[in-house]
Amino acid sequence: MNDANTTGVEASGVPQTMQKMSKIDLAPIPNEGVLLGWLRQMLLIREFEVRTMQAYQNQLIGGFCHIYIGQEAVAVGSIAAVNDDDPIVLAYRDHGHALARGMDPKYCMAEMFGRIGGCAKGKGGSMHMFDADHYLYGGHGIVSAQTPLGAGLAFATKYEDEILKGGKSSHVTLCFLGDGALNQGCFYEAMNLASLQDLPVIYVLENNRYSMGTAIDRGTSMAEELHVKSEAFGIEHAIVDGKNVIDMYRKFKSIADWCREESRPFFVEAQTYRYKGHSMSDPRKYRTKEEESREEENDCIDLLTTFLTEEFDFTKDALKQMNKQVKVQIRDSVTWANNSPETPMDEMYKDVYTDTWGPYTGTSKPEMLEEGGET
Ligand SMILES: Cc1ncc(C[n+]2csc(CCOP(=O)(O)OP(=O)(O)O)c2C)c(N)n1
Ligand SMILES: [Mg+2]
Repeated sequence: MNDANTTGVEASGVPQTMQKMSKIDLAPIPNEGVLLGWLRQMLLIREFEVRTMQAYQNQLIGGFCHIYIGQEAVAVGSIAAVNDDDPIVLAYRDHGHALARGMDPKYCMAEMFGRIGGCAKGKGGSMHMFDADHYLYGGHGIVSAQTPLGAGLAFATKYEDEILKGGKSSHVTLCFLGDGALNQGCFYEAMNLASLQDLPVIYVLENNRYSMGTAIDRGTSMAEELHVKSEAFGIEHAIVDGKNVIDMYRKFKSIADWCREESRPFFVEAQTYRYKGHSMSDPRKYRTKEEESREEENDCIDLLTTFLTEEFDFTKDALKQMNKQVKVQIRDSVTWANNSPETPMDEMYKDVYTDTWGPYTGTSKPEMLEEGGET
């Protein structure tokens, strides 16, 4: 784990007014109850993903489906460090973040099953977990498409807080992205705007070392110090251990508080690993079993369990009990999703942009279909 914190920005061209974060003070370790809550969340996400893989293999889920196992501590630790009404926007590997933000697993599961009970009425599927009540703005399938949206969300909260309410900007947006998204131009445009306009957005890079089957050092420059890339825009940056939920939270809380206070962007590189393939159809032939085993030895759930055992006498029985509850909850969510009706045909043209060139028609059918025309 690199404790280098942030390098600050000394480059010429950086506005004099730009705030710097001299040092990341680690937030205190929360009490046992909070830590147990995090453990439960990570177990919940993992079990959810295990059952998702089963359902996919049983053809109850179709389309693209990306599993988050191994990365749970990133979503849980970072989302715990911000307020419930701070916006979140995501890439397509999004089930874990949705659950960490508080979406009921049954709505998440039903979405993947393509059922009307899903969070997007079954029309989005695995890659599009949306939950406006929880300030969760999706789930986006185009690599890096969410990064300008992250800047936009931060602009929106800042505008609302400062201009419409006449107060101080008081929100911070979390925008998660994969290491593959670093090679998309729109991320650099987004960082430029975020810095220029003092937007309180944290770009959370989940460096799981692969984009599809391409290892990070084969496809991305500066693979060993990705976080430094934001310096070109005068944006502060840090590395965090994405497998250690406590470390994740302690640094993240400090960073989020600073961004909120100063109304500035930040770039965090969370170092992690995805245990499964890129998607359900990936046999992972591009890496060795030894590498996978080595990474799995340093597992985020084991790390927190060990900490709880050593510090708070957390017992094996207590862990077993927690696991049992989680399994029941996820089993029930699968049953619930299965019992939810398939999304009916007359829903297909509601809430979507149906005419490429025309206005958004809200919940009505496209005009040409209402007129009985065939296309
Ligand atoms: C603009 C664009 N190009 C290519 C793709 C195909 N694609 C889907 S996922 C992916 C890899 C992204 O990897 P990364 O950002 O590291 O995320 P991870 O899968 O590791 O979570 C690619 C190239 C896409 N969805 N969008
Ligand atoms: Mg990746």
